[in-house]
Amino acid sequence: MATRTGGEILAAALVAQGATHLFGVPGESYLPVLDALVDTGDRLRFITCRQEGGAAFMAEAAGKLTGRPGVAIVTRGPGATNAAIGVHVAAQDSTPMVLLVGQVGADMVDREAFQEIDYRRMYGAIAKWTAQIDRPDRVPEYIAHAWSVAMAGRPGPVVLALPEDMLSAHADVADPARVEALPAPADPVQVADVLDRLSRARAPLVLAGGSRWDAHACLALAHVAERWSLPVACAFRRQDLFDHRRADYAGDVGIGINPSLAARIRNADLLIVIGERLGEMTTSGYTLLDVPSPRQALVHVHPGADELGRVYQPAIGICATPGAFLDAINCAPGPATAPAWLGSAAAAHAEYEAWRAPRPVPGDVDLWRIVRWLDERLPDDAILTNGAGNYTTWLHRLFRHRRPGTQLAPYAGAMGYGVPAAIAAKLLRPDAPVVSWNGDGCFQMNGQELATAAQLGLAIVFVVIDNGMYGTIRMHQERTYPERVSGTTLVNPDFAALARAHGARGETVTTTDAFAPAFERALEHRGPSLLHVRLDPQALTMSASLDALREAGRRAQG
Ligand SMILES: Cc1ncc(C[n+]2csc(CCOP(=O)(O)OP(=O)(O)O)c2C)c(N)n1
Ligand SMILES: [Mg+2]
Repeated sequence: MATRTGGEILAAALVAQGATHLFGVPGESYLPVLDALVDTGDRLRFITCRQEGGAAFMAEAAGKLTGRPGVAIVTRGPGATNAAIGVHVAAQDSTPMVLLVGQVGADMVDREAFQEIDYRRMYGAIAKWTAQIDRPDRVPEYIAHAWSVAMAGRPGPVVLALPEDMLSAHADVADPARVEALPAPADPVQVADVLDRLSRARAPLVLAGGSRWDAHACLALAHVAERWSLPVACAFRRQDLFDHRRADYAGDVGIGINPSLAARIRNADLLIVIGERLGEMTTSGYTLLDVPSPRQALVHVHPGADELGRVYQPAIGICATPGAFLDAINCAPGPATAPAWLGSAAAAHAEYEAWRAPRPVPGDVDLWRIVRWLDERLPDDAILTNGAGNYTTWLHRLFRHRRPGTQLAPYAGAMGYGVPAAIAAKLLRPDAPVVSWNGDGCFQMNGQELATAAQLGLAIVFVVIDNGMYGTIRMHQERTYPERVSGTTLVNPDFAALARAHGARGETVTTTDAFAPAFERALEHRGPSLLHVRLDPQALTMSASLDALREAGRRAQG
């Protein structure tokens, strides 16, 4: 076999793992990798980003969408530090991801050479595993190991440092075999225990979340719900696991949860939590379930052993993937007689629909009507992306996801996710309509990637909900420090003109009725388009105007 450079060995190892895109900003620290990519062609495409935060978010979104690590590649110190946000999201969101980082050569390591960082220390607290590959002949081993760690148990990010001299050195070594996620089957004795508890329950509820779901596991969940007449809720920003149009869908368990659903969870006698790690946002700040011993009997199914009993002590903790557990339940006989809770799924769904009912809002743009229109208009495979901010609440509450892989949203609550995630989605799912839903603050965190979308000619519809502020923080401000506005006002560019300057289509929407025709024009456009939606600052939350919040804040402060 002919010898290859470390860069060539790396590119071939990535192809062997099924990676199709490398999201990055080039750096002189990894020229041999860039050189190797000249020969990989369409098998492994380098997506030239404008900032490493965008590249890392794209890799995270690719991992979320496919269940296999999305890959970002960035240069030393400055690139590595810019990329940290994506690694943090991958960690909190349990997403498989691999970040490749340039590193100074062995000839000058530990001198604090130009842009040198010890990545093991820097990423030690947020990555699942951080390592440095010092020899080209060990690249295949490290790549296989990285894929294995990123996907096994609770998935997460792996960071691999690539010393410059290693990348240009030669070796004669074979490519690694494709690594699959380690299966985690459900213990049959525990499954029998769950079925026994279920047969004796009065008010059970299923909560689905986390990662390691696939289309089959989602089908199996629907089947379990059907056979056992169970209400099913989805965790914060994991809404695409269950078809919202089904008569047994109970709603999402996130920020601003439907009070009826919160009550239903509090009053449940058996909670079957599948895949979800029960983070702060899904538990209403650890109040829906008591820490450490919930009043509800908790069946906690999670593929990561460390997550079981970490916050909540379960009645039954099952270390299994969602699909393995659900298949095991489906292999057993269903209920012998009509369950005691019959009708509770339909009641929960009625409460969910009531929670979606439109309400009057201040101003000329009504996001209730706009999102409900989008919900009717978009096909089942449409992918929606968003970052963090009050503007996301309309989407999460009113849009009905129907299929897995249609929601890309940060469980970690990072702003700036919606633009890069949409780019990854469109590259990986070119036939699906992709709608990137952004606030004015959120959009400006990674809006530079609009240039990336334009360069690639990606037909994405970017929506910017412009209320002239970091609205979420202003909301908290008015509640706690009424009338003392500090640091939350935004004077924004003309976003439609900004889009046009990028060669994208740009339109401004100032009324509810103007949204639908503008959106149709955007959908028809063959490249990227942007809708700049001007929202009345009074429409600060779904339920209360800015003035009403301020007034409530004043009363609360006495
Ligand atoms: C990277 C990052 N920085 C800061 C925050 C804190 N934060 C949460 S929401 C928010 C405001 C979002 O503003 P915008 O996108 O305009 O949405 P709005 O709330 O106005 O609808 C901020 C600053 C965050 N979540 N992520
Ligand atoms: Mg805003």
